[in-house]
Amino acid sequence: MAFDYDDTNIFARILRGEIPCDKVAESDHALAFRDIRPQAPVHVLVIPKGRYVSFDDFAANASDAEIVDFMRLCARVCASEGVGLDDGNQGFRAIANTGPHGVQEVPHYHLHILGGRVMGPMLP
Ligand code: IU
Repeated sequence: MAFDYDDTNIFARILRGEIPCDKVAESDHALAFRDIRPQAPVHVLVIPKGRYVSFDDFAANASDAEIVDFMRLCARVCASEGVGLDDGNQGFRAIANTGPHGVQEVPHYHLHILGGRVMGPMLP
């Protein structure tokens, strides 16, 4: 599969500092910020700084260092005081919508981390 990256997508613009975001945490290779249309009391997006279109693009083509850094930033988001997920192992949901069937809106890989309430069942 070809992964053609569009440098005009909104998350690329956030990474370039052209558009502000509600930043939660940042690392060498990744950025975490709050979703502008939260679907739960906690709704954070974690994105790599590299040019990856989707989960499968990132998983296949990012370097080991980028992948480890990304996952460690996710861990920091989940454990940080003030984010809202450090509430006694109540848990959360992590989702990567991917491509048209996954109804991915923004073509820059992002992991949704949702929490602060009990999630409903997964949609079919
Ligand atoms: P999706 O997985 O690509 O379907 O989700 C994209 C998310 O990006 C969605 O939850 C939007 O609310 C969110 N978002 C944002 O946080 N800031 C923006 O400027 C835009 C979308 I456009």
